[in-house]
Amino acid sequence: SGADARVLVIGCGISGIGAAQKLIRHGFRKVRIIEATSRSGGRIQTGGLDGKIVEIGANWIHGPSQENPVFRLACQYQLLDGECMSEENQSLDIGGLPPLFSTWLSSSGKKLEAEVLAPAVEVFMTLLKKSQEFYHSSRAPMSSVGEFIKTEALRISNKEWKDDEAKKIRQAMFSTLLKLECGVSGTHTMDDVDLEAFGMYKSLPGLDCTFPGGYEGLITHMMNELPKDIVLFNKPVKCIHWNNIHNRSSSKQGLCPVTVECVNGETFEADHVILTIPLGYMKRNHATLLNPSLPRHKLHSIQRLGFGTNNKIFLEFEQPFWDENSEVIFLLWEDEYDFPDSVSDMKTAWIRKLSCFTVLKPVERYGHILCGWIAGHESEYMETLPEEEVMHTVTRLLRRFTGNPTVTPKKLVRSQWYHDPYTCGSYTYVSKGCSGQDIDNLTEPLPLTGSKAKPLQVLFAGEATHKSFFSTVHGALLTGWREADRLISHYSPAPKKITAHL
Ligand code: 6YU
Repeated sequence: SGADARVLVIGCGISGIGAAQKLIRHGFRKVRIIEATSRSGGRIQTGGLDGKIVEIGANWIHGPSQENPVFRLACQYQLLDGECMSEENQSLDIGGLPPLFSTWLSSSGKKLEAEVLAPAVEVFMTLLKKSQEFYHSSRAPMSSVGEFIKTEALRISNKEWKDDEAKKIRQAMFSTLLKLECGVSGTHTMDDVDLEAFGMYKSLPGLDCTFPGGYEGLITHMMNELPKDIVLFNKPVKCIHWNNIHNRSSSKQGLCPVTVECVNGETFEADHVILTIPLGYMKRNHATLLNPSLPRHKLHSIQRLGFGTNNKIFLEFEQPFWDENSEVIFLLWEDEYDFPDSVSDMKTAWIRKLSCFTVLKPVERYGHILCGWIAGHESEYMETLPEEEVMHTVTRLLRRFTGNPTVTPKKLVRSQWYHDPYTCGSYTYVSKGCSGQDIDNLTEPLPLTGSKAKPLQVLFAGEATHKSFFSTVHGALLTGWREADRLISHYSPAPKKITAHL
């Protein structure tokens, strides 16, 4: 029965915790979580900057409304401000697009005028929305979101705008907005994001909100509901031996279809394993992670799906140099009107990939903190630099763009997700040539249907296995619940409907 089934959940991020929680609620008594690091939460990680809370990983509840399970849990645990829980906030639907109006600073130290900005932002947002529509309607005219947006943006700007300085500025704005989208999608370039699959991602209604006490508070509350000592920390898993290969010679043959082997040599036996480790880790370690190795189509999908890097650089200031009501400060390089694909020289120009800074609000809670966003290979390179060098480069950047040589950040904290050995990047995107089928392949349990071996030995959960909410916390949580449900119904199948034959 389910009560006696030994279930090992690998990874103590929100998907793993969610799976364990649901199984235990349904009477499974032999559930354990194995986690490589010394902490739970995975890509939900709250850090500090001078005593203030900053999110190293996930930032917002995307689409905080009733359909979002993370929102529901956060409300239940009373972790949100009243304003986010208001009916009005829940019903606002901006389709996941970034805020329209913000401050724009240029590389010659000028603040751009609203009349110059507004038309370019509008064209870009329209094209972004159009990119999402190909999933539902017609065949996409090009293969990637990047190609589509660049081609259309140039066509529209050449047709509708006079050949003047403002046009060049607007075209350079498209470059900045594309860099921002690289961060949103978690990719190096939008040229690698599949146009036809782009609309597969679904945004929920509700104006994105944050956790005043930190995202990790959600994890703490969920962990408190699990039995003590359910998690085995500091135990990186090296190999999952399934189909009993590892145990063929053991006396308990047939009793334990799966043996999980940790890097330290310890082994754990199980009837079922729920694997929640990030796609980035799977890409690097697939060859050794499963024995027998993964079926070909699963392996191909792991290799083909995208998993890129998005990092944050938090900066604290004594005094703000920005307007009090600014929410986002965009940076525009005046020479980037021709959509340069990537920076020419990584060492000197990596900082060009930093698209914008968001202002942490409210001031009473955070003081004066900016969060800089940087994605792609430049972001991965940034991770390798000493903190002083990042500080020096960002300070120079800000002085140039504000035209104020005295701007000096006090402190800096950054994320380094690409070099995190158990994540290897930030989150999943559907790369060029991929489709929902790749996510289905990734999700399919082992052994594959049709096999005579014991069913449901290895199940797959985690952010990357959700077809419409990949790259999010709510997507991850739903996949943990989904795999728990798979086991629950395996052990207590719903009674078959009796149909009367007349
Ligand atoms: C969200 C947000 N957000 C910013 C940044 C990042 C992410 N996300 P986990 O990794 O948590 O757990 C796996 C565990 O496994 C972990 O503990 C490992 O240590 C362990 N493990 C690994 N190997 C192991 C081994 N060998 N043995 C044992 N254990 C092992 N999501 O909702 N709002 O604001 C952001 C953001 C910088 C890095 C985010 C956000 C993503 C979430 O953080 C992430 O999906 C979940 O936490 C993953 O949980 P999990 O359990 O699956 O894995 C149109 C269109 C485009 C599509 N995209 C648009 C959406 C925008 C997404 N935006 C994200 C933005 C930010 C800013």
